[in-house]
Parts: sequence; C-alpha cells; structure tokens
Amino acid sequence: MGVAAAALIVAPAAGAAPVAVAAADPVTVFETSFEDGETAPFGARGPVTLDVTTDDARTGTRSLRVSDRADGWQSVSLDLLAAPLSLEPGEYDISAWVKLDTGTPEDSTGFNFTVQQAPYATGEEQYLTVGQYQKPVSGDEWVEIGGTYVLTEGRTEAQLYVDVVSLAGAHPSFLIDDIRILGDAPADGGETPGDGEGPGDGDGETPGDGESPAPGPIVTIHETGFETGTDGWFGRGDAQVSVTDTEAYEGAQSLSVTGRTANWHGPAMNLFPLVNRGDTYEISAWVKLPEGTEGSTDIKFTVAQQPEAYVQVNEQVAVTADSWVFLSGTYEVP
Ligand SMILES: [Ca+2]
Repeated sequence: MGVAAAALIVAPAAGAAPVAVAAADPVTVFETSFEDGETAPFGARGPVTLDVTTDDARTGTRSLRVSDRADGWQSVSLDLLAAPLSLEPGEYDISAWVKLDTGTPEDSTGFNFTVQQAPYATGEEQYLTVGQYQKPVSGDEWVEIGGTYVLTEGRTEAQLYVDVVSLAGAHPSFLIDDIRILGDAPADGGETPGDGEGPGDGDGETPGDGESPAPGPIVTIHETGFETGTDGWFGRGDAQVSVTDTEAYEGAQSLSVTGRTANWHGPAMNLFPLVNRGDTYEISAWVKLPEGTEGSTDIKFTVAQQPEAYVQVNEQVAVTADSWVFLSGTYEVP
C-alpha cells in the first residue's frame, strides 16, 4: 500500500490564530560578487585555500576559488551569527552560483548548502541541508544552489558552508560567485553589507520600517511538491519513500510511500529544527492511494514527541485511489 503526498506546513510566527497578513517583501541582508577582491567574511572550512580569481566569473570579472580540498566538507564557510551578518531568528533565502574549477573533467558532482548549527536536541550539532540536496554541478556552466533556511531561536552556532560530493574519489576545486541572502527587513532598517555588485542589486531596499512584532505574519516553514526530491521526508518503520512522476496533485511529481507493514509506517520529517515552543502550526497535505489500489484507508498526521507522546494533528480521513484528499490540522508545540 502506498500514499502519495504534497505537504505544506504553515506557521503563524507568534502562536496566534492564523490571520491573513501580507508578509513584507524580503530584503537583501547580504550579497557579494567578490568584485572587491576580498575573501572576507568567508572563511576556510578545513585546510583549504581560498582566493579571489579573475579566471572565471558568473558576473563581473571575479569569483571565489576553493582549492586544496581533501574531503567533502572541506570548503568555504560563512558565520551567519557573527558580524557582518549577525542574523536574527527568521526565514532566509540563501543562494549562490557554483561550478567546478576550470580544467576539471566534464563529470558532474553534487553540491548543496549545509548549515552546521547548535544546539540541537541535547546540545549536539546538527547539519541541515539548505535547498536541493546534491544538485549536479560540472565545470561547464554556473549552477545555482540554495533555498530556504529558517534560523530558529536560541542558536549559538550557525555556519553556512558548501558540501561537495567527491568526484571519482577526488575532491575538486570549485568556484563560487553571486552569493545572496534575502530575509525580513531588520527593525532598525539596517544596511546591506557586501559589495553589492550581484545580479539582485536594486531590489534590496528596506520597505516601510516599524512593522509590529506581534502577532507576526504567517510564514511557511516547510513546503514541498516533491518536484526536486524527497525534501527531508523519510520512511518511518518499514516504509520507503521516493519521488514518482506517475501521479501528482500539482506539478509533475509526488512522494510515493511503499513497503508499509504497520499502521504507523509512513512518510515522516523532522520538525524539531523548524518549530518553536509555544507556537501553533498548520500542517496540510494532499494524499491519495496509488492508481489501481482497491478500497480505502484512513490517513492522519501524527507528531511523535519526546518525551514519548503521539499527538494527532487531524481527524483521520478516508482516502481511496479515486481522488486527492486534503489533510489539514493544527499542532501546538508544548
Ligand atoms: Ca563576480
């Protein structure tokens, strides 16, 4: 038996009842195209060499080269909590353009942004993928990586870096250019650091100051139509998840869930890094049984908490293979 889903989790930022409030346009909180020749504020992650090169550039005449790498995590990093960024908790859109260094064989390998953040659970570190996981990148053309990152309250560490899969057992040099971080306008209408030569220049002005802090606008903390992958969803119990283009509610793909041998085996994702204590979240998805499946089954969302408790998010809904059914409920984090 399988279930196909498109999932959406929506959070009012201040735990209030959902209200329709238009979010302010995002502003550029950081941007660089390396045209000033400076590697700062980027740092080396591991014993790598960083240098600004004129060999290749996505825009302008310069980009940042990361070389002398000996492992996938050895890369370029950016401290999101330190100056000049000093990001406040909130939702950010992080993007950059990357390619393998000139002269690298035509093969491609996987790139993605990761944030190493702490504390997580009992104070351990956590590695959170930002955007598409292991996006194919070669030496032929510039490829954009990145996506949405939610900085939650109480983090003492948040290091953004580029993760690169090994290529034929080696760790190729790569180039990065046009890094941009969009976020909400700071309350004091702060300035934009960086050299401001990127392609997004001009849309980074601070709109009206003095937005009221509470209740906050409704923000989406996770949304996927599984168009580019499983997006952090995994199989619980014996369940296995994969993307399929056989059926879709919207777009071309959905998540296929197979191999289930018990009621609690299903698709799951880790909410912990995304949610805040005391806030209430709306969780919804469209589900159906795979085409050709006989009969119906009851489906609902459950949140598994620690200490162990299972919180039902919505009344269970009868689902068949005939049509997509909307599941929706709310969950308050204790
Ligand atoms: Ca540049």
